[in-house]
Amino acid sequence: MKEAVINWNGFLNDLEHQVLSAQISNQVLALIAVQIRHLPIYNFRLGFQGGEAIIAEMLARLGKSMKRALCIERIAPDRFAVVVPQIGVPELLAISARKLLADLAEPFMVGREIVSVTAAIGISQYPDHGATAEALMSEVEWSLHSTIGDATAFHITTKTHSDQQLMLMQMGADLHTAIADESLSLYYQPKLDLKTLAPVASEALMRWTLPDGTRITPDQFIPVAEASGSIHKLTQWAINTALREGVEVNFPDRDYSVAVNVSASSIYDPGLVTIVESALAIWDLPPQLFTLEVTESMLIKNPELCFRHLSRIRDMGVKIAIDDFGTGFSSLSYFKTIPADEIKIDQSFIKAMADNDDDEKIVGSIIDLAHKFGLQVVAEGIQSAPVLHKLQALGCDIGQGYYLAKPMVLEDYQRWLKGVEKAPGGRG
Ligand code: G
Ligand code: G
Ligand code: MN
Repeated sequence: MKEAVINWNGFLNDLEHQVLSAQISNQVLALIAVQIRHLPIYNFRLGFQGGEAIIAEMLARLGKSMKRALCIERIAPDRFAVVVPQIGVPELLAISARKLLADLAEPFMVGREIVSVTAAIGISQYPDHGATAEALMSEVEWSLHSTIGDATAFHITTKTHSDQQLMLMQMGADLHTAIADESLSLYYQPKLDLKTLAPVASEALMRWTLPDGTRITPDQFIPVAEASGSIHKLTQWAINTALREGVEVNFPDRDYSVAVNVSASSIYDPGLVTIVESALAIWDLPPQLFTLEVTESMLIKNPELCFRHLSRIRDMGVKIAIDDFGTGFSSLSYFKTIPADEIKIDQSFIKAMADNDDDEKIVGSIIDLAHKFGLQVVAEGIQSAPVLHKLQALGCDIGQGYYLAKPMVLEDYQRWLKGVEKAPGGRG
C-alpha cells in the first residue's frame, strides 16, 4: 500500500507537467480533488492512527477506482488530488466520480469499529477552467468548497456544462429549496387489518410538485437527492412531516400508525438515529406508532452496521418494517437476527398470486415463517378481491394496495378515515 504522506509540492509539479504535455498534444485533463469528510471526528473517535488508517484505505481505493489516473497524491491531511486524462464525453467523468464516491463509502473495519466514510469531490478541467496548474487548483478548491453545507452527504461538483449534468445539478439544487418552499408533500396510503378491514396504519409516500404542476415520483428524485447530497435533509423532512401529520390525524384520540421509507444512504448514516430521536422529542406521536421501512436489499450491503443502526432506533420503541421483502437476497437465517417487527411482501408476489398457485404457495410460506419468528406480515399491491380473499385465508395480517385504498394527500386521507370509521362494520 502506498504510504499516505502529504505531498502537495510534488503534486503541483506533476500537475504542471501534465498541463504542459496536454497543451503540447492538445489533450483535455480533469483534476479531481477528494476530501474525506469529518477526519477530525475520526481522529477523535479512533485515535490519530485510526484516522491515518482511514486515509491509507481511501488512498488504496482511489488507486483501484481511478485506474487511468496520471497521478494521485495526498495533498492535505484530509485531501487527495487526482489527474486523469479526459476522453471526449464529460458524462463519463460524472459517472466515474459518482462510482468513486460509492467505492469510498463502502464500510470497512478500523480496529474493531466499522467505518463508512463520506467524501466530497470537486472537479476542474483543463483547458475549460484554467490554463495553468495554479488556476486548475483554485477552481477545484472552489468546486470542493461549494459542496460544503451538507455535513453527511457526498457531492459531485463539476463545472462541465453538459445538458444532462446541468439538468441533474439544477434538479439537485431545486430539491434543496423544495424542502423550504412546500413543493414536497407526503401522500398517505392506508394499511388495513385483513381480519376486520379496519385501517391501522398508513405509509407516507413522498411527492414533489414542480411550479408547473408536474409531479415527480421518488423513483426519479431520490437518486438525484442521493447524488446531490440532499437525501439526508429529505429523510429528515419526511420523518418530521410524517410525525407532525401523524399527530394531526390521530387527534384527539386515534392511534393510527405511520410509516416512512428510508433509502440506503440514510440507513448507513449514523445521523439517522439522531434524526429519529430528535423528531420523536419534538412531535407527540408515541414511538410505537412510527415505523421505518427499509428495503431488504439495503440490509445486504453491510448487515452488521445496518442492524446496529436499526437496533438503536428500535430501542426507542420505533417499529422497523422490511420493505419489498422477497426481492433482495434473503437468507432465511436473517429471520433469526433481523431487528424488525414487520415484513412487507413485495408487490410482485402479491400481484402474481391472482393467477399463479406457486406464488400463492410462496406467499403462504413467507407468512408462516415470519409468524414463527414473531413478525407481522403486510401484503402490498393488493389490486383485486380474489387476491384479498386468498391473503385473508393465508392468515396475512395487514394489507395495502389500490384495491383497498390509494395513496392520498393528507386531507383526503383524513376524510377517508372518517368515512370508514362511520361505516358500521367497516369495509368488506
Ligand atoms: O410512491 P411511489 O410508487 O412513487 O414510490 C416509489 C418508491 O419510492 C418506493 O420504493 C418507495 O418506497 C420510495 N419512497 C416513497 N417515499 C419515499 C421517501 O420519503 N423516502 C425514500 N427514501 N423513498 C421513498
Ligand atoms: O417500495 P415501496 O413498497 O415503498 O413502494 C410503494 C409504492 O407502491 C407506492 O408508490 C405506491 O404508490 C405503490 N403501490 C401501492 N399499492 C399499489 C398497488 O396496488 N398497485 C401498484 N401498482 N402500486 C401500488
Ligand atoms: Mn415502502
